[in-house]
Amino acid sequence: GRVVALAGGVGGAKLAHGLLLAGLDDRLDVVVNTADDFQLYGLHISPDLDTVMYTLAGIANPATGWGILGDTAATLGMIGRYGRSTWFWLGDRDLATHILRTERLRAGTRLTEVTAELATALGVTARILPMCDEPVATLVETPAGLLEFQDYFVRRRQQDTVLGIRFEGVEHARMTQEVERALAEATAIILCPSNPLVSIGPILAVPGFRERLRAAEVPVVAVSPIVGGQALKGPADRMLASLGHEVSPLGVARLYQDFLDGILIDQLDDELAPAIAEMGIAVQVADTVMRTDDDRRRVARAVLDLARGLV
Ligand code: GDP
Ligand code: FO1
Ligand code: CA
Repeated sequence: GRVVALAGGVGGAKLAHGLLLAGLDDRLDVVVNTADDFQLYGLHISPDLDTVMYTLAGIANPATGWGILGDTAATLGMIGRYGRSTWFWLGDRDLATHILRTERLRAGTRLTEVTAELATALGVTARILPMCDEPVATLVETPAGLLEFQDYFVRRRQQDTVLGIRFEGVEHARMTQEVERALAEATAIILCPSNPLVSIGPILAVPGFRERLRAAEVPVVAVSPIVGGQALKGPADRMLASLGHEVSPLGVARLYQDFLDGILIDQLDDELAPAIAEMGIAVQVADTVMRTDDDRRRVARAVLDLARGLV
């Protein structure tokens, strides 16, 4: 049957790729966070959509997880010569994506359709579905004030303490017919090991989405992005802590408690399994760190097995 995966950028893309390698091929729908999207130099940039797209197309930069392998920055260098700030690294090849996306959006095409056109051209067999077609913007409340997400994440290097998170515009967002259909056809729904607050959080905040997961008649399972009390990359651990959540798979399970049927946690956290099971959530333990393609396939198989066992 078909599978829906919910994903942010780098962590989400790794598991989505594993699901493809595990044989899902054209039976995978990846619902992706778009609350990181922003405008730069007049272009519409969708970092998480592009990270998933490049990863599934096999052209992602393995060193960063985002951007295109072997990309160059001649354009950015010239933008710098014009005296403009270049804090967001945009490769020459990556810019082609933003140029064409922006052109198609300006012509009135929905982000869902534009994404399908780009991904199909790159040979991606899975369907990459933006969480919605309306603009939503994550804003981060910090001691330095309210920051736009990429300003917090890239320009200021996640150094500000996160006191709150808002998803501006999400009240006007609607689940797309493509996402509705994917959820209706799914035999399992998988939450990738993405940041629960700023990658999965915006998807769940789209009106109706969380309720839809609660009402799902198929298993809803997650892979914990927190391993041994830490995020493998990025600010998820510090963000959880400053917002009063436990920095562990137990803390992650609590955030998803109202709809979650099962969770795959890392072997480093096996002592937390009983506490999570007590919440009525099935727990499976594995090495969840994905360094190689084999790791991605192995973790994908483990979470698929967990879901199958819950039918
Ligand atoms: P972003 O949008 O690029 O920040 O990426 P995501 O939100 O999709 O993923 C970020 C999260 O992925 C971080 O909290 C990491 O801890 C987690 N992560 C990254 N790689 C792995 C991995 O190999 N295994 C697990 N379990 N988590 C991972
Ligand atoms: N992340 C960075 O840390 N620095 C960058 O300069 C940067 C550029 C960039 C360009 C295109 C793209 O699709 C992603 C890019 N990212 C960059 C990653 C991305 O913006 C963030 O990792 C996520 O949005 C955080 O969730
Ligand atoms: Ca992101």
